[in-house]
Amino acid sequence: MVNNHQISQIFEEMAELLELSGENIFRVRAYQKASQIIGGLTKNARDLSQKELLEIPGIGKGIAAGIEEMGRSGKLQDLEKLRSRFPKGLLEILRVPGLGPKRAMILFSKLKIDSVDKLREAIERGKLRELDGFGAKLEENIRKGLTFAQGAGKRMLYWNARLLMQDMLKVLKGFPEVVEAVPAGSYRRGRETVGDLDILCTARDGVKVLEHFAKLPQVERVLAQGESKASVLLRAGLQCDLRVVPPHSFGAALQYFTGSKDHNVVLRELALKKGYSLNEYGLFKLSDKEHKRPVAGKTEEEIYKMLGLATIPPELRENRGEIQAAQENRLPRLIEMKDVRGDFHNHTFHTDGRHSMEEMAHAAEKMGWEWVAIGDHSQSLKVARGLSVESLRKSFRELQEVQKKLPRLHLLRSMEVDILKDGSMDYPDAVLEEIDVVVASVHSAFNLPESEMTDRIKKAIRNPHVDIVGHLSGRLLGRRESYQVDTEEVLKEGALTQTAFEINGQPQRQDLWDVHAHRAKELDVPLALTTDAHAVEQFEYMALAVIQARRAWIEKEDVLNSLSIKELKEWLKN
Ligand code: DGT
Ligand code: CA
Ligand code: CA
Ligand code: ZN
Repeated sequence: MVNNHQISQIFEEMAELLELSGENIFRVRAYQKASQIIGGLTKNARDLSQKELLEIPGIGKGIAAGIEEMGRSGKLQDLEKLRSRFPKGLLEILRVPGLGPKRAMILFSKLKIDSVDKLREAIERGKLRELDGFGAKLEENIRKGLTFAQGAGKRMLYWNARLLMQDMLKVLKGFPEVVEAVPAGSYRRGRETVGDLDILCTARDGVKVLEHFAKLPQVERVLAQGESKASVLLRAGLQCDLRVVPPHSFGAALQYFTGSKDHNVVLRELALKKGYSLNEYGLFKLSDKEHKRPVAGKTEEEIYKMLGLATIPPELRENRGEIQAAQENRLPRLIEMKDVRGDFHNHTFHTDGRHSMEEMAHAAEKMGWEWVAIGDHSQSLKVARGLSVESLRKSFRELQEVQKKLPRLHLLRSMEVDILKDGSMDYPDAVLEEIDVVVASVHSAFNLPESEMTDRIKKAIRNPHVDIVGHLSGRLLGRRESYQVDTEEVLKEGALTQTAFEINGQPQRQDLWDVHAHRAKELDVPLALTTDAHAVEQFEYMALAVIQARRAWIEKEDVLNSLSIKELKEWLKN
C-alpha cells in the first residue's frame, strides 16, 4: 500500500515531468504543493475520504482523485503516460543540483543529453559553457552538483551520520522555540548505516521551528513541509526528517519513530492482546475508540511498563526476541563505554598508521584506559609495509622505552598477523610466542571457495599463539562483500579453543556482524572490542565497537576489554 512518502514522491515527479512538458505553471505548482502537504501529513492520506482530503487547504479535486487512485491501485495513470514521453535519464538529470526542467530540456534538445553519464561527458568536454544562458560558472556548479547527486540516495555510514546528527541537534536546540530535540529511527538504534536522519522535537511554536529548519544553510532542498513535519535533503547528501510532537505524546512518538518497523508490529500486537491500541500518539484502551484519553504516551518507559515490559534499549529493537526477553525479565545489561579498559588492535607509523607508538600510548591514556595493546601489520602485508621479524623485535624494545614514560598505562605488544592462504601464520611460532596479543586476520586470497576459507581460518584458530581472530567477514560496508566462510563452524572452533573474535569498530567494517557476535555469545566464544585505529583520534571508534556489541546483546562479561590488566595477562597465558 502506498504511504504518504511515496504519494509525495509521485506528486513531485508529476510536477517535474509536467514542467518538462511545458505545462501550465499553476498545474505544476499544484502538484509541488500537494507533494509537500502529503509529505508533512501525520495521518495516512490513503485512508482519508475525498471529503476529508478536500478539507485540507491546498488539495483540490484533481489531487484528491489522484490520491484515491494511488490508494486503490498504487499507481497514477497520468504519471505513467508522462513517463513514457521522456527518457528515464532525463529525470535523474533534473535532480542534479543546478539543473531544473528548463535547463534539462535545453541540454536534451541541443546536446541530446538524456543520461547522467552523457551529462558528465559533456561537462568534461566543456560543451555546456558554450550554450546560451549557461557559461563556465554554471558548468562548474553542475559538475559539483553531479558528485553530490551520486552520493544521494545511498545509505550513510553510522559514524558519518553521527557527525551530521550532532550538528543538527545542536542547531535545533539553539532555536528559541525548541524545547527538546532527540534522534529516532535507525540512527537511534545504532544501525551500521542509516537511510536518513529522524529527529523528534517538542516546541513552543512548531510551525516556526519547521520554517527555520527548512531554511538552514545545511539544507540543499526541501522535500516536504507541513505543520508537524518537514523533510529536507541535507547538503551532506542525506535526508533529514524533523517531526514536532506535543509533550504528552512525546514518548509514544519516540517509540514509534525509533522503530524498527518489525519491533513495532510485534509490540502493537501485544498491546492489542492486552486490550490497548498503540500508535504514535499514545497507548489507548480499545474502548476509547476516539483515542481521547491515552493511558500512556508521555514517556517510552510508561508505554513499555503498561505493556508489562522493561524498557527495551533501542539497539535491541529489531524483533530478534527482545520483546519476549523483556516479558521474562531477562533483557541483557548491555555493555557500555565505561566498561572498556583497553584496546587490542591498532597500527603505528611503523606500518600503515599515522602516529608513533608513544603518541598512540598517550592517546590511549587519554581514553581513560588501564591498558592498551599497540599493534602493527605482519611482514607479508607489503601494502602496509608489514614488519620483518627484525623490525618487530626492535619494536619490542621501543615499547619498553615508551612504557617507562607512562607508568600508569600498561602497554602490551599486539600484532595483526596475516593468515596466509594455506592457513599458516605470517610469522613462525617462535616469533608469535614473543608477541603479547596475536590478532589473526585474512588480508589476501579473498576469493577462496567457502570450504577452503573455512579450513584456512580454522587452522589459524587452532594455532595456540593466536589470541583473537580479526574482522572475520572481511566486509567493507558499501564497498566489499564478506568473503565466503562458514561462520558457525569457525565460531565453534573458537569456542573449543577459547580463541576470541574481534568486533572491529572501524566505521566501514563493524565486523563481526551483529548477528554473528550474538551467536558467538551463545556459543561462549570470548569477544574483543577493537578500534583498528590507524591514528590517535581513531581510538574513538571504540564507541562504535561498543554500539555494534550492544546490538548483538553483548554484556560486560562477554568481552575481554572489561578485564583488568592482571586478569587479561592471566587470560593470555591460558
Ligand atoms: P532507515 O532510515 O532506512 O535507516 O531506517 P529507519 O528504521 O530509520 O526507517 P524510517 O526512517 O523509514 O522510519 C523511522 C521509523 O518510523 C521506523 O523505524 C519505524 C517508524 N515507521 C515509519 N514508517 C512506518 C510504517 O509504515 N509502519 C510502522 N509500523 N512504522 C513505521
Ligand atoms: Ca531513518
Ligand atoms: Ca525517516
Ligand atoms: Zn586488518
